Amino acid sequence: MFSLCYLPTAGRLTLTVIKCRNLKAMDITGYSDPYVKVSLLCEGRRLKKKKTTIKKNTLNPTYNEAIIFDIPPENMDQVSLLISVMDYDRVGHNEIIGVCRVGVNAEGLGRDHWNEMLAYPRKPIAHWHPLVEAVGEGTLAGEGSGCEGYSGTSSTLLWQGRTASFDSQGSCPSPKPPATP
Ligand SMILES: [Ca+2]
Repeated sequence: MFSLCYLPTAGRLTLTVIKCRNLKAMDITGYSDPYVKVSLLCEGRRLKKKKTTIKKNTLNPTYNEAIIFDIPPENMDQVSLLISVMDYDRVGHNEIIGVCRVGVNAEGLGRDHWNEMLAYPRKPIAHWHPLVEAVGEGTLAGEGSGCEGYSGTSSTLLWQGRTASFDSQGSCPSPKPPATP
């Protein structure tokens, strides 16, 4: 679950990563070491990337960490945010647990949440989002490479069923089921 809040006068977008529920276990311990990476994309290119802290050995991390991007109002219809929940590994590559996307060009809830944020400036608006598996061998997760190939359309994301990792428990409204291709 995360909230979005936009201040048009300051051109400041605040995404607060609140928490995750029922994440996939990536480690042999039966747990993961999740952190959340947020990429600011502009027409398919990654402009900025920010991360939360790592929560060790949990499938239900709570963050309450704010991630801030400066985006002028006139650019708001060109950008989107890619939210990746990652498993930290001390040895080897960190793995993607799941992703979701918000922006005018996102699908379903990702677009609705974005539009709700724009409709209610200065108000933090929180929603649960289902995670989907990223397709394409980490093209979105690559450090400094691979973002060129990201077309910014839903074709690079595989929309899976509701078994993905966020659920709708808690006080926030249930997410709509993800669109199927
Ligand atoms: Ca790990």
